[in-house]
Amino acid sequence: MDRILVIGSSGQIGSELVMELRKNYGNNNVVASDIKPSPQDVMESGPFETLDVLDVHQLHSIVCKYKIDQIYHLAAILSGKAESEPLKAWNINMDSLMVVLELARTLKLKKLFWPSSIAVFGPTTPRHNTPQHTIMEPNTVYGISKLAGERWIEYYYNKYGIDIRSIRYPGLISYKTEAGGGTTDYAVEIFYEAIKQNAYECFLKEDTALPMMFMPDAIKATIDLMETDAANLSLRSSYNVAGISFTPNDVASEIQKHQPDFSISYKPDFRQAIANSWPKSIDDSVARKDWGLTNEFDLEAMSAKMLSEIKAKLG
Ligand code: NAD
Ligand code: AKB
Repeated sequence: MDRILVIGSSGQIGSELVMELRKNYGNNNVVASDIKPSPQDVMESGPFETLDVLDVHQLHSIVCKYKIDQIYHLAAILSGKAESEPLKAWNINMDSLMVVLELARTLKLKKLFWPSSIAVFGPTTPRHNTPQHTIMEPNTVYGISKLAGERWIEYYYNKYGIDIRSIRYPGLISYKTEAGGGTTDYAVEIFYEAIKQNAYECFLKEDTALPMMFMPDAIKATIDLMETDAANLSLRSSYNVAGISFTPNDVASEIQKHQPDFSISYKPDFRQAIANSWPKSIDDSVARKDWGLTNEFDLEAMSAKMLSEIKAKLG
């Protein structure tokens, strides 16, 4: 059984991915790590290490201590936060990737996962059904770092044969851990505020369509990609994954089916410009063909689950 290190296990994706990997690979074979503590179930069900991914020596010693075969490198600064500290975001997003790539090369690790994002696209990209291969001129520091990262992972595969796999995640929606400072975070916050106050003030305009995905579908896609035979992979940059496209108005209407008095108001901020530069919908036919991507949740099923789970969580 391969031994796996997840870097960024306290975040929105990591906190759920670790638990799913532990089901498949065994609790002790999946080491969680982050600069801050992870949720209780992650901390208590298997090994956890406090790690700053930029600390090469510490990372090296954790990989050797646990005889790690695979790394899922999730630590990053997301689009909204990155715009307030561009150089810090560039350092964390890029330097950490280079540290992990070099470690994989020198220690001959078996496999890496590193997530990209729909943020690799920009204002000149076709916005409807955005193809796998198209114009990519991102104008956010987060998007620039993700596009550069995609080029680097493909380079390490071509030059050194490192088996790195990647998904361009759309906005991810989940109820376990709060979203980490992105432009798509409204689609998580809206469900919390619906339960807490029956009202929400949205930082994007009502008709802003963006691609999104419910976390169980994203976790399944990630593990499916990592477990597919390498021969199935026709590209070594990052795969488009579409999920479901909707606007703030669509989610509000869906919530109103459960809570007819729910009200939404709109006060767009700087994140509107970021959202305007991203695709409205994505063509993920290459991922479907290469490794059998599927998704289960539509807006209706996802909204019902978000509302019931958050209601239970908040008591
Ligand atoms: P998040 O912000 O919720 O979690 C990131 C985690 O990384 C945090 O727990 C943070 O403490 C940790 N971290 C930050 N700096 C670190 C450091 N120096 N050393 C160790 N850990 C550090 O992010 P997320 O939503 O879980 O996203 C994970 C990855 O997926 C990121 O690369 C992100 O760009 C990508 N992604 C996420 C989404 C989404 O909607 N959540 C969409 C597209 C891509
Ligand atoms: C963000 O909004 O920054 C992320 C992403 C789509 O990469 N959710």
